[in-house]
Order: sequence, then C-alpha cells, then structure tokens
Amino acid sequence: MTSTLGAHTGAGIILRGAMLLLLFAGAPAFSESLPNETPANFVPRVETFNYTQREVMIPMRDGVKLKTVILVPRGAHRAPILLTRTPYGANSRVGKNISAHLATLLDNNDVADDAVVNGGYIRVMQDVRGKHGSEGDYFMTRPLRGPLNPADVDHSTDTYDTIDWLVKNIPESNGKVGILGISYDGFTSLMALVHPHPALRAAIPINSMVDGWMGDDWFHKGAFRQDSLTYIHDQEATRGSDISWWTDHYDDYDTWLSVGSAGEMARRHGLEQVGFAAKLMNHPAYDEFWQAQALDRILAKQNVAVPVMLVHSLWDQEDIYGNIALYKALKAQQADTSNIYLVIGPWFHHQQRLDGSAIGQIRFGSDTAEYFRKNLVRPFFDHYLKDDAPPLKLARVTAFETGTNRWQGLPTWPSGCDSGCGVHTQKLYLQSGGGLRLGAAADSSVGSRAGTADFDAYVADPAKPVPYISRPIHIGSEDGRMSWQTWLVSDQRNVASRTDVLSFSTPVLTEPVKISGEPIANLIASTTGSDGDFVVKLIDVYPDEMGREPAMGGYQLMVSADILRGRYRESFSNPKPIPADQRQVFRFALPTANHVFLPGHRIMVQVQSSWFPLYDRNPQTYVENIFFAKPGDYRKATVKIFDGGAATSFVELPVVQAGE
Ligand code: PG9
Repeated sequence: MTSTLGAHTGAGIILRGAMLLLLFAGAPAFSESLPNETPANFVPRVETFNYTQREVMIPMRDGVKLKTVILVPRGAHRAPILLTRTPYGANSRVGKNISAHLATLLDNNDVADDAVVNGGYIRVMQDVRGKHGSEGDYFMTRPLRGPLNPADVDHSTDTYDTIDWLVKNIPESNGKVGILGISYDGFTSLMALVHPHPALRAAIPINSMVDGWMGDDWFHKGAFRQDSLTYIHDQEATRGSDISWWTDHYDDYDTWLSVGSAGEMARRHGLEQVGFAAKLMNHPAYDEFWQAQALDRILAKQNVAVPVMLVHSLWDQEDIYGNIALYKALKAQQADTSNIYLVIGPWFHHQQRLDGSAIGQIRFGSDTAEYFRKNLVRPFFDHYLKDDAPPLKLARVTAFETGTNRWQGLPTWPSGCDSGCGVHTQKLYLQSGGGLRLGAAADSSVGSRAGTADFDAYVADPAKPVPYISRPIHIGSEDGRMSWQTWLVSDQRNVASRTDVLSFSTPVLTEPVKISGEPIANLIASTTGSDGDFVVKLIDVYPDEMGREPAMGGYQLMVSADILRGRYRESFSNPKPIPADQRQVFRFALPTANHVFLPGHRIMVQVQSSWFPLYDRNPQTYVENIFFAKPGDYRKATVKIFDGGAATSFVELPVVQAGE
C-alpha cells in the first residue's frame, strides 16, 4: 500500500514539474533575472540624528591603521574632543542602543555621557593596534618602547599620532583633546601621558591597570588571580575576541580544583598558543619584567604635566592597587603636583558609568556615580578643554567616606579631613581566643586562653581551600547570585565559622573609629609547610539587629583585604622557602580604605590561607614555580598565628584623630 502510494505521488510530482517547465519556457533562469536584494552599499538614513558618526582608519607612523569611531554632535563648533583607546571594540564602546539620539546611544555605557550630551563634546573611540578593526599586532598591555618592546611604536606613540590626526581632520574641534577610560582603557589613558601630544590637555584614567603583579589584574603580591587565564584566552586567541573560554562544571570551585595548578589549566585550554600566557607564567616573581612595565614607576620618573584626575574605586575587584600607587609615586617624586587630582569613590570596577547608589546590599544614600560624572568629570574637562575655560572649583582630593556616606574635599591623600585632623597609625592587636584590641601595646596576659597558648592555629588543606564567595561559584551568571562586581562586599559570615579561618573582633564600639589610607597587616606566623599564603581581611561587623535594614543585622563587610604569597615575605623579587615551624613576619599593605566604623559596630580581622578559586592554591611545599606544581606537592599545613605574649600579630590602622 505504502509503496503504491509513493510511486503514484512521485509520478504526480514529475508531471507537475514538467508543466511548470513548459509554463516558464523562454523566460531566463531565476539566477540571471533577479537582482541581489542586498545592495552593494547600503546608505543608512541618518539625517534626523542629532549627531554624525564617522568611522576612519587613522594611519600611525609605521603605516599601521587604527580603526576609529568619531561621534560629532550636530551643530558642533569649536568643540573639544574626548578620546578613549580600547582593546574591547570601539563600536561596542560607543553604545549599546543604536539611536537617533546621542544621549540614548551613550546612556549607561559612557562615563563621559554628561559631558558629551550636555556639554557638546566630540567623542572618539579607537581600537588599539591588533584588536578588532585595527591593523597591526597585539601585545597585552603593550609595554613602552625599550627592552620589553623592541618595536618603534607603543601606546604613547599611537596616542600621539591619533591626536595629531584628530585635531587636523575634525573641522568641528577646537584642537583640544582629553583622554579617559576605565581599566585597560585607563591604562591606555596613562600611556598617553608619556611624551604627550601638545593638544592633549586633560586625562581621567579610571581604575587603571598600573602594576599587574603587585595588586591589579594578574597577581596580588605573588598570588595568581586565576581568572586572568580566561581573560588572556578570550583576549589573545583572536583579533575579534570571538573564541570564549569553556568550563566543564557549574561551580567554578570544582572547575579549578579538579584541574590542579593554574599552569595545567592553561595547558588544557591551549594557552601555549597565545603570547602573554607564557610570559606571565615564566615570571611568577616581581622581576625586571614586571618592574619595568609598572606605570607608577614609569610615570613618576617622567614629569606628568598634563592635568590628571586619577580615579580609584574602594571595592574594585580588578584594579584596586594601581591609581592609588600612582598617586603616591607622583606625590613622592614629582616636584609640582598641582595638576594631579584624586577621586576615591564607593564603587566596584567600572561602576562610575552605572548606577552608584549601592553595591549589592551596601547602600550609599545617593547615586555617587552620577555625582562623579556630573560634578567631577564634566567640570574638570570643561575647565581644561573648553575655549571659555570655566573656573575649576575642585578639591585636590575628592573622597567618599563609607560608613557615614558623605563626600569630602581634601587637600591631599590621606589627610583625614580639611583641617584640624591627622592620620596616625594605631595598632590593632590580635588576641588569643578571638579578641582584637585597638591602641595600647599588647599585654601578654590579656586574652590568652587559660594562659596556655600565645597563638591560634588552623590546618590549611589545599584539597579544601576557603571559597572566596559562597558556593556554587558561578560569577558569570545573571541568576541573582553573588556576582563578580559585588563580591568584595559579600558577607564574610559565609566563611567565618570554618575551622581554617580565624576571626578576631573588638567589643562593640562606643565611639566611631575613622580610618583613611592603607591598613598594614603584620602577621607573626609559623607553618609546618615550606610555603604558604596569608589572607588578611579588615571587616566592619554591623550591629546584631539593624532596624530598617533587618537583613544587614550582623553583616560582615570587608573594608579592606588582600593576600601575600609567603615566599615573598622578605622580597617580592627573590622568593625564599619558609623555614618550617619558625615564627616569621608577614607584613603587607592592604588596599586603601576611607571608612568610619560606627558606634554599635565591631571591628573584625579574619586570617586564612586560601581564597579560592580567585587565587591559585599555594601547594604549601616550596616548588620553583607554582604554575607547574604537581599534585603531590599540595600538602596540608598547620598554621599558627601568634596573638599573645611578647610578639603579637597586629594590623596598623591609619586612624583619623580629630582636633589636632
Ligand atoms: N581589568 C581589566 C584588565 C585591564 C588590563 C589588563 C587586563 C585586564 C579591564 O577591565 O579592562
């Protein structure tokens, strides 16, 4: 039955086909007759737009052309130019919403939106060489010409050549250029300050990558930030960043633990094919490779004459080190720093372009990012770039004080306050059994548990490292769990009761304790291993109950925290094994804070030996290069933190005292 029907049906098709052929006999074949529906060049109708968009390839001194997108507000005349140079795609930097209105185009995407939209600036975004639409070769945060870059070009020359072209080829401009950008684009903004073009009149580098080893993207004081591998993979595998990192677990904790070392993870993802991964893994210590490209060192040797506003985020999950380090270096080494401004805000990395009212559950009482864009960015650029140069009424340092949630205008950093205040180091002593005491020298009889021990101890097991946020860790997800942006404010109670995390806390405060600057950890510790990591977290513990914000009762907010790889305790460039079971000093600075611990709160310090998988695990057995540690190298160690007796661990707090 089926086969008869099939035969019949087939014959019917053949018959109909023959009739159709007869019908069209004499007509030319389809492919010859129909024009392509896609024109060779479609011309978008943009006459109603309130801006024009030009895309140009700007030639550099070596002939390489860089793709550049130029947005000119309609009617612009003698308008200054704001430039951003990026490896992330000039087109995607321009704006998410294709719109006839510049405001909609830039909305939620650009720190300069207020200046451009309301101030009439020309906005320019450029792909750095080797990425996206630009020609040439790519090198990760390409170092300046010299031993690390034998070519004749670098970001400083490319910015120079770009600015030279812009001021000669944009007739609507007034010939003055400002540069700005966040993170990598902050790094390129800083590079523009080396032998700057005379038309470059102002710069706002935000959350810049300054020193990838000491405390920005790649390492923090020797401990490797494993997500760097995913970044390097996506960034360097292709010009267009169109191959993405893969995972094989939902929980990043499992993904990284199942593989072993970071070097093994790199191998499994084919990272030997990209240039930067090998460079990074072959330089685990702070050697000449890192020192020679650290921008704070480089710029402090130059004279930074272009007015600069350095912008720092207090909870920057990527580049919490760089801009403050650069500010300190310039203040210490440059004779005239009257052009150097500093802004410190309560933000995560790149939050300045978003809503700045809160990070996660921590609220700041107002949109601090909008304040920054409107009251700091815009007047700064207007003053230095506009023809009429409106006066600038801006403090040298504008800092947001967390805890009290208020902006401060300060003469320098750290200075405590406008006048009548001073920053003094006060020691916060760890006390046996979990106490913490501010001020007076340690008293060996105080807090010692039954007078028997002058230490607290834990077993650090590389097979069960301390998670940096609660599991499952899936930071890329949009499912409402802890995100990468907010993790630095995550509640530390999620690890406080682990047996490999020590918590020390003051009694409830009756007076506010205000700190401005970098706390410095001074751990006196021993380990049964021959290497080990030390994480120190300074925490604001909220009152047990919080009235209008009930979910904040007892919240443990990290105010400042960092890690030190123990082998670098004496020298960042010359690692040394830790002698087993001998007290050693582990002294290291934590990131800048500007915080008031309010009455009713407590100050807490937590100490632990892993922060996983954010940082690679220390095998706790000294090996030449931890990137290539073998499974057998990872061993448990008993760590003692000395917190009683004559030599007691402490944290130096930069306490602001009023009335001096
Ligand atoms: N923090 C990122 C980065 C900067 C420089 C090098 C590598 C990564 C960024 O957000 O651009």
